[in-house]
Amino acid sequence: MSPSADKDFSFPKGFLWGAATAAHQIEGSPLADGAGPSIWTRFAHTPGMTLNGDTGDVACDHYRRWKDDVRLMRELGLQAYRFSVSWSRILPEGTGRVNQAGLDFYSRLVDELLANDIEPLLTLYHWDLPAALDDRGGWLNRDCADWFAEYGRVLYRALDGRVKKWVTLNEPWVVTDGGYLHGALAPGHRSRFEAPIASHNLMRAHGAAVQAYRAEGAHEIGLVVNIEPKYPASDSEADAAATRRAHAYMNEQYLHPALLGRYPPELKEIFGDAWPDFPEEDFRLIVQPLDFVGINYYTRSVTAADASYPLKAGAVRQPLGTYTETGWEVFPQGLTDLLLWFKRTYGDLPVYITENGAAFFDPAVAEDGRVRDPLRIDYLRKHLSAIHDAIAAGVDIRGYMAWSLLDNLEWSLGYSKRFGIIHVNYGTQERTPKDSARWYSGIIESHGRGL
Ligand code: LGS
Repeated sequence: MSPSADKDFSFPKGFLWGAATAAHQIEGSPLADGAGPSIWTRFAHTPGMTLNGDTGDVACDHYRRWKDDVRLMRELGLQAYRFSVSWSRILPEGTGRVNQAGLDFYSRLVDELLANDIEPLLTLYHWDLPAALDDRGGWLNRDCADWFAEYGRVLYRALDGRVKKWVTLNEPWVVTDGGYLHGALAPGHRSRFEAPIASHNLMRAHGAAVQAYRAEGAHEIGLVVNIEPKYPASDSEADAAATRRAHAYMNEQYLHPALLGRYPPELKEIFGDAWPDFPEEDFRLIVQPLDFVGINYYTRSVTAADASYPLKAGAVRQPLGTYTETGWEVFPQGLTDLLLWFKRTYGDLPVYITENGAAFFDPAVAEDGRVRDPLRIDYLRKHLSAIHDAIAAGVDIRGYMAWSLLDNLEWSLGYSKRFGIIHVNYGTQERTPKDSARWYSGIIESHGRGL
């Protein structure tokens, strides 16, 4: 039975339907037109850091094919497009000299989106720090708050008004957990001592960029976090405590300081002597009024106590669960639970679902030109239904961005995982909308009633 059988799907007026990407994952040509290298260009070119040595040198060649990609968006009827700007295209050294050619690329993209009635949602930072700033300590250097505000200011001055929805950071949790604690993502550090400092500085940078926006911009700015509900694997005390730690670490570590001006107490327990006492005045910078929060949702975790470092909590695989190609459980109810938790904890802030989607093994493009991806359709449908449940329960959700518009470079996993609703042939760069894209197009046209 389809989830729509007993529901009347009406989404709020003005609910925005779109899709998302990020610069390093789609653009290619990372050093074109005067751009400086980012930590991802450097990391991917370091032997052994990415699957098959895959780099973003070509990716989806969006840097040259952007016009065709906007046309595809238009054909699908997308109302919004979330993308990120590559900081080192704009400021090749991270601060100081502005590279006009880099700015022009995004300016043209924004104009093309607007000419096609597609609302741009611009993310300032989706993980590709200028390498020149990493050489100065990257997110471990407290000056990063000033660097980030300076970069933001350049873009606000150039694009605010044409861009009305701004995002400071994408997923600070992943930046820190992957980049500074476990080392699977750029810049590849593994340090329990660095992680809390990088996190805290990311949040200071977020605060400084929002402050700068209030001085320069006249529209909306928010923060995007990846959060996932944590459910205890058993009713033991140990699992309950592990679940509490995992929840604080992933779900509250960034939202608490940004919205409440403090960290959850569990972080000190988790990091022990590596958790610094941060100066009180930092929180006044971090806690800025936001116009919205963006939530990226992919999966849940069933949590049990274990010996892992430093959380002492791990995810337990569900024998009867359904898993995607990245090994993440499909659990739409978790999105409803999470949205209700968000409202209970942080109040009535507008929310966008800024990413949601799945990598599945897609068949090749068939002779009839179709890519049959029923599992992705099922995934998207169930999650949209879960969002609808949260809206019906009073959560102020303003839009949905499918991850991703295109198959693209999945960071350290290279080109091995395909999240796109549009198939990309990496040999020819040919784009083919998958069945899920056509389905999503119909959902947009009916404003969700087709669910
Ligand atoms: O491509 C990234 C997508 C794919 O899955 C995107 O750039 C990121 O913003 C985002 O992190 N993305 C993503 N996240 C899923 C994280 C699920 C982690 C589950 C781990 C369970 C073991």
